Amino acid sequence: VLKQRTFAMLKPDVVEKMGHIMKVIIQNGFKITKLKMVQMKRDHALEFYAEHKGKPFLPFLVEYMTSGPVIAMELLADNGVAKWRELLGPTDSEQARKDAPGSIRALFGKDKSLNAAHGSDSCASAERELNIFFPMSPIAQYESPRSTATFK
Ligand code: YYY
Ligand code: MG
Repeated sequence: VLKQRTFAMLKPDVVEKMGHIMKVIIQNGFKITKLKMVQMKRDHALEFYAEHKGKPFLPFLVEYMTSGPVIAMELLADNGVAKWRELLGPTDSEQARKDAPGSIRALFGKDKSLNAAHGSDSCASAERELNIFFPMSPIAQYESPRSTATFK
């Protein structure tokens, strides 16, 4: 099985429980390979949720996601994309408590809107979403050591 990276995000109302939730993530075999806390602006949220353009819940979703800081993470695990969706549980936290009682959304979410966390739904989504939150920093593009002359 291949190691896969995926994108995870703790939504604003569970940021205060980040320690507890990250412990669950790590105990389930994921490595947290990138992490940052950011507050999204309206434009970021609209770009991130572009696939939901026109849906009735989008305005509320954008308002919610910009209401406070979020924790963005890159997670790495065998079959990571599907494995994270599995640990996350169904979109609706109330349904998650019935169908997937140990899942993050069952344990930490409230309903179908305030559902604790996000997970990419495919490898292509993971790449797109990771690139939004973790664009490659220019320094990572250097492959050979710079000459010592640079530092004189
Ligand atoms: O991928 P996932 O997060 O499980 O669900 P999506 O169908 O992609 O919806 C994204 C996001 O939108 C969901 O996590 C909560 C919110 N939402 C909502 O507020 N009301 C709905 N009826 C459906 C989704
Ligand atoms: Mg989705």
